[in-house]
Amino acid sequence: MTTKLYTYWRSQAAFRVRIALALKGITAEKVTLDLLKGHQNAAEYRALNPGMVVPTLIDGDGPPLVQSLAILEYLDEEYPKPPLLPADIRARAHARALAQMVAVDAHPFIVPRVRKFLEEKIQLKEKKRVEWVRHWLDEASRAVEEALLRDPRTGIFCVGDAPTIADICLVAHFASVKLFGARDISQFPIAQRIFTACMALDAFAGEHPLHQPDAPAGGEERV
Ligand SMILES: N[C@@H](CCC(=O)N[C@@H](CS)C(=O)NCC(=O)O)C(=O)O
Repeated sequence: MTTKLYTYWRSQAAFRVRIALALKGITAEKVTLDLLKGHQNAAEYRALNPGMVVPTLIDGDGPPLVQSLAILEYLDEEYPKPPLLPADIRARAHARALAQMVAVDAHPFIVPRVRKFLEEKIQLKEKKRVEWVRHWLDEASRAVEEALLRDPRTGIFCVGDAPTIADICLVAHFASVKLFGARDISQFPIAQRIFTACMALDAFAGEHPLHQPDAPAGGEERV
């Protein structure tokens, strides 16, 4: 069975799916799209993903899978081991909530099509666009840190002592925080500790944006 992932090195959403595939031990062929060159808008790709965004996962003969959070849940249902959600139903809701704080509440503000709109239609200069991106990243970092601080279920990882979708989304978020030079992660000590615990695992570290075949040397890129 062929598994194929359409990805981009700096994409938070694609990073989430790369981590989940690695945790599940699934090898996927990577098809890289250059989002800054607009490859995602090509007609052939639009036929796979009407949102014209990465990731898209092709898993065997079924139709393309889109939306990273939906793909994470699909992978967890289709390949249950190891689980990406805790067993307890309230803890599952908590893991999903933490994941959504970064993936749903912040990430959409910083994607290339929004930055392009700010540049071309609102005429926001690069310095202001960087400020915009860092602001939304900081907001989510603060929210996640507070949630982790308050919750007795916070363990080695976000919810207990095994990685879940919350950790996947947290790591993808803080990788962006570092790449976009937002507030120093040490200001979010619990998130920083969990980020470090995750990055000690090959499934997380090996799929880091800077280790991707399409990452530019030095990881530098315009906003
Ligand atoms: N909610 C979507 C977000 C997908 C998304 O916006 N991906 C970005 C990269 S992280 C993208 O492909 N953007 C292309 C663009 O903005 O033109 C998901 O989680 O899959």
